[in-house]
Amino acid sequence: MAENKSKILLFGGSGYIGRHMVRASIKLGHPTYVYSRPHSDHSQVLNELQSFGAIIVKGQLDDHVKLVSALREVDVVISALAYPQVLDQINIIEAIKVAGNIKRFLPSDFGCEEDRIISVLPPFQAFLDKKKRVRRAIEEANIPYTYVSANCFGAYFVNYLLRPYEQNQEITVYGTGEAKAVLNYEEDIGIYTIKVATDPKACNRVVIFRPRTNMISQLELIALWEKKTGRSFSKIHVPEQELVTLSNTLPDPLNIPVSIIHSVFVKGVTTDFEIGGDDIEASVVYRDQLKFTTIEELLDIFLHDPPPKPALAAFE
Ligand code: NAP
Ligand code: EMF
Repeated sequence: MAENKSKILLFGGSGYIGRHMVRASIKLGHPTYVYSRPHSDHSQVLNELQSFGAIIVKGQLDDHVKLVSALREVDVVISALAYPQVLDQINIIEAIKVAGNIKRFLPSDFGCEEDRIISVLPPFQAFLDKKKRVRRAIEEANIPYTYVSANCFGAYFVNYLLRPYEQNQEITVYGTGEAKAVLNYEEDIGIYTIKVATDPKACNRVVIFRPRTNMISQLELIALWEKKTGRSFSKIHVPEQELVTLSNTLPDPLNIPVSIIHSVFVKGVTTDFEIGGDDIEASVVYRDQLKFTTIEELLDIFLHDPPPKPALAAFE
């Protein structure tokens, strides 16, 4: 069976979202390779992924020879590198050009759709512009691609917004709390990413993960959490202007998360544009094969079988 399955190489496969992609790739029967730094601080995760069947390839992101030889073993490349490493992906693109055999490349996007959203605060725009530079370099090199817009990582943002591990009676609400955002469970992001990476329909397309069941406002999310926990929370509103001021005054990179919060939860940038043209919405295209965990189901997971508390340290 595995002979006709694409071989997949992941960068950032030991990371927060990358590990879900590695597990999904193995689960779907793909020979799965993880390119990881020689002195990675994720050795425990890497050992676990290896025990599931992943092949760990040790190398630096600037080792061109190592990159080319790793790429020559595989068909599909997925990068889930973190934000500080976004421009290091240019090294991967250079190596893909030389290797000449790669059938698909997915760069590290996995958030807001950077080519579709408009008017975000400058620190977030600069963040998105870096990711856009990588997309343009891929197109320039004629590398077949899929760009995945996964929107908000569900468990990550449930933690951030509801702070379920704290005994707090207060929840912070950004702006009025009425704008809708898309929250997708990390395990699903892993499975759908592998699905689109190997689907001819998704070649040279933007794929957006925006299931109808996963669009929710902060006020609706809090109400649902109150219903499920039987608790009641007081809401502390942070006005929009305070977020704008913070985004102008906090040092880089601390000005980024506050700008993302503003765009996603005050302006509603993950839900406020139509998905049209050549773009694909994953829950529609794969509705006969796969299903996204709904936000109700995600909150049930937090109640009954909570995922380990993640380190919310993306910009520290
Ligand atoms: P992460 O866990 O912080 O890091 C991913 C991997 O990068 C690490 O496991 C590490 O792998 C590798 N890496 C390579 N060079 C590194 C270096 N010099 N320092 C540290 N790590 C290095 O990444 P992530 O948070 O999952 O982010 C992946 C993507 O998702 C990014 O594009 C990010 O913007 C996006 N994101 C989206 C959301 C959302 O809600 N939509 C939330 C968070 C992140 P090795 O140790 O194996 O080398
Ligand atoms: O830390 C984050 O937000 C703090 C609240 C950033 C890492 C999250 C993120 C989200 C995105 O879209 C929802 C990064 C990139 C994104 O496009």
